[in-house]
Amino acid sequence: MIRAALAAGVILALAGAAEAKPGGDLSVTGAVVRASLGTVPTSAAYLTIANSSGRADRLLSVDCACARMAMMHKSEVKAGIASMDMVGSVTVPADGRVSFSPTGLHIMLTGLKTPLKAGGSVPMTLTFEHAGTVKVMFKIQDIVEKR
Ligand SMILES: [Cu+2]
Repeated sequence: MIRAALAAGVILALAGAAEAKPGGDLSVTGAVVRASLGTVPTSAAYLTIANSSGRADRLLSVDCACARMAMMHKSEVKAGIASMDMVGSVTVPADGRVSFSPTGLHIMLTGLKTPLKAGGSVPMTLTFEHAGTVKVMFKIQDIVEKR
């Protein structure tokens, strides 16, 4: 669906060794979700998560009341064939960031309950291993994804 190069800077399964600490070290920018096309009940969402702490965190799941399912996916091109793979969790490195974009990681929404109209916004809940649940508002935008 989305032709993409490998996203750099994504480190999977990097475990934090420090003890638990309340959240607040994570910040989110550029949270957008693609306006749905007609009655097609799928969309994709993108954001950048920055971690200002010295300990890695992991995004474990995303929930949106707007859709039956929200999954983390990664687009890749292997031997000229575009594919999407499910991603179990995404590490936000210590003092680092991770970006979801049309060329790599994305949040896949399936079973949209109502069309997403450009100009609106929709809340999602992100669940992190250490920071817990974080509510994020995603702006609905017309985003052209290359096929
Ligand atoms: Cu996908």
